Amino acid sequence: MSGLFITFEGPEGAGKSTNLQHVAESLRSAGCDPLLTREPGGTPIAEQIRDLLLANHAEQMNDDAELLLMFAARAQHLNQVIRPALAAGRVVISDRFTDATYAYQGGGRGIDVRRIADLETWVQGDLRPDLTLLFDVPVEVGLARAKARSALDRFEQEERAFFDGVRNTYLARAADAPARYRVIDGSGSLKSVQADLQPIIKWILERWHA
Ligand code: T5A
Repeated sequence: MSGLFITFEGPEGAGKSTNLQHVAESLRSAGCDPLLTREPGGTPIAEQIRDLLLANHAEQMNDDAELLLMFAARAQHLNQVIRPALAAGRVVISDRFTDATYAYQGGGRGIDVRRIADLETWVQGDLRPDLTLLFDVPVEVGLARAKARSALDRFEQEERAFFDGVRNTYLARAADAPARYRVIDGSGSLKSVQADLQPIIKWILERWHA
């Protein structure tokens, strides 16, 4: 693999999607054309799985079914989109990836982390992101933003303890592997968050040129 694989992570309303567009525009203006994608989703089949995962259903979704659907979508996405783009030397930026599974299905739902790790190895082999930007915001700030933006999806309607588990898991994973993560305070103004992103954009461009 000769490309660069970058993931954007964070709890609800942390500003991932907004800042992903900012990073992509900065890269484009420097002549780099990143492939932008997202999870769950990123291919027609994986987007159908996303619809199933995010929709509110009369029937409660089983936690294992949710976990397996996340990895089913990921298998499709990896093989159709991410691996070919990396093999072609592209910078690939994904709005969420497997860290979200550890945070939401592990930290939020309480699924044993070893099950998630087994599925990660099965589906990804040794492929891991080169860099993960973790946008961190207090739970109440992120949820207020999500509520102000649109109707709440199935995840956004969870209890407070679920979101605390998500945020704490993200922060713990970043603390355990500081070389891969950059933790960004997403609670300030967009201007201040984007100022914090400048050295990261420079880092990406240096590796892209190398
Ligand atoms: N999921 C996903 C799992 O459970 N397991 C998995 O393995 C995966 C991959 C879908 C859901 O799936 C779950 C997690 C999610 O619940 P998603 O589509 O990424 O994932 O959905 P959300 O996380 O819900 O995306 P959000 O749009 O809510 O969060 P973002 O992308 O962090 O926030 P963003 O950029 O859209 O911003 C939200 C609002 O806040 C404003 C924006 O303008 C926008 O209106 N905003 C700010 N306002 C003030 N100051 C700032 N600094 C701001 N930054 C953004």
